[in-house]
Amino acid sequence: MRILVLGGDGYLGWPTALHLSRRGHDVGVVDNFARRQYDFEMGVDSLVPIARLQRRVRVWEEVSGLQVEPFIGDLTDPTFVSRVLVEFRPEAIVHFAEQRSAPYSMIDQKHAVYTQVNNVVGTLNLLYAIADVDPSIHLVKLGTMGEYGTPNIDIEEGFIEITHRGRTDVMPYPKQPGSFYHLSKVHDSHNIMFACRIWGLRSTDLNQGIVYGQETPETKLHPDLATRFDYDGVFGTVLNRFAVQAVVGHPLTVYGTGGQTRGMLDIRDTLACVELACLNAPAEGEYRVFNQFTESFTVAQLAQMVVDAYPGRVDIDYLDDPRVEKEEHYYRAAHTKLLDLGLVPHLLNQVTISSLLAVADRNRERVDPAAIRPTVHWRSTASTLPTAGSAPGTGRDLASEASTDS
Ligand code: NAD
Ligand code: USQ
Repeated sequence: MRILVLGGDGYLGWPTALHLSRRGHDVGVVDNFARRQYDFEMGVDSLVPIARLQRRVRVWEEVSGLQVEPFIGDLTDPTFVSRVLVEFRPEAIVHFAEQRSAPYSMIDQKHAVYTQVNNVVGTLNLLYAIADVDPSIHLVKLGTMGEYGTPNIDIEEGFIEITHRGRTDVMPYPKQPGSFYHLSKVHDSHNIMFACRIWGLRSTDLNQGIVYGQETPETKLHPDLATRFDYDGVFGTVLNRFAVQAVVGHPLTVYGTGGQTRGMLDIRDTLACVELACLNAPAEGEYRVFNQFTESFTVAQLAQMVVDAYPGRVDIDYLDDPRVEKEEHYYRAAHTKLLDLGLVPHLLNQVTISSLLAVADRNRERVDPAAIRPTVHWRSTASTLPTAGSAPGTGRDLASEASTDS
């Protein structure tokens, strides 16, 4: 298939592009390097060094003999989005290209507005471009399990049958997201479902859980094919953070009691799920939702698994929860649709955690201990970060630099 990967320079987008390329698909990647700019803004860096996109693409061609076509630009620019669709002519578009950190979206008003404009406007531009250029393109959109929140009933895959006053209907599952970032995904879901209804587009909304891991069969082929790995208090996700904390002797930062339960998956399963979605397109006009995770754990369980896997001593620090979220709650979420399509999950075990610890250990000299503790507090409308004054995108314009970079 011809598949365009939006956000193809990011943590998940880059390894997905390589996986799809190696599986024989014609792949293009789109990115505006916003993620690299957040690093400049926050004064942090990926734990694992990452090459520039242009270098990554060249190395992939040298190593595999396969080409991945880069397009540098911003999804909030509608002209750019339409041009890429016309030039590349994708059959499927995998859309990872959003600001994806809940804490980043909760820093202050500027970052909340930036997150929602970037994510909602980017996706809306994409929907219009698909409708205008080729409505048969399958949009595979990365959503999040966090759209549902933590209700006291079972979570279904996107829709729930409700009987109310004697009448029954199948409705979108109620959404109770926990940050302005997670809310942007809910807004996207509504816009996508509506576009499918009015223009007959086809889309799969992948409500993904928290991803862990850094290595995939393709990224391991050369150091310059590595994908990023975030461990800081704003962009690092929980298990990746705990692995780094264990290795540098920092107590594991469990927020609150650690009873928060979340769906999780191995990075290799993200790639498999995305390909399964692409290969099994929905019908014209169909909007469907897959819950993309393989297992669920409490945060305290994850911390204990890291303690058990690490050969040295690891302490756990129960911090006051900087977020507003339930610390103890019921959690049972359906996740059968990707399994039905053939997903064979990589489950979390001591081997997986040990390989995560090994990645952290190899790069331990690059860890900035000052970046580890949480700095963004949900109850505050303006968290005091050293750099929170500078608006996103007002730092170096990496996308322009890249387009003039021969
Ligand atoms: P990431 O930040 O590493 O990658 C996103 C990429 O999109 C970045 O390279 C960024 O520069 C690019 N981007 C952002 N806005 C853009 C725009 N307007 N135009 C062009 N490019 C833009 O994030 P990730 O961890 O790879 O996540 C990818 C997607 O998966 C996100 O949509 C995220 O919400 C979703 N997701 C991630 C996780 C996780 O654990 N990482 C879990 C569930 C869902
Ligand atoms: N947590 C800790 N200690 C930490 C970091 C996090 O206890 O050091 C807790 C958080 O309070 C939360 C849980 O761990 O209860 C998950 O936090 P996270 O930062 O790992 O994940 P989250 O903010 O939910 O966001 C991540 C991705 C996001 C994606 C989401 C999937 O950044 O893009 O949408 O996971 S989900 O959680 O299913 O919504």
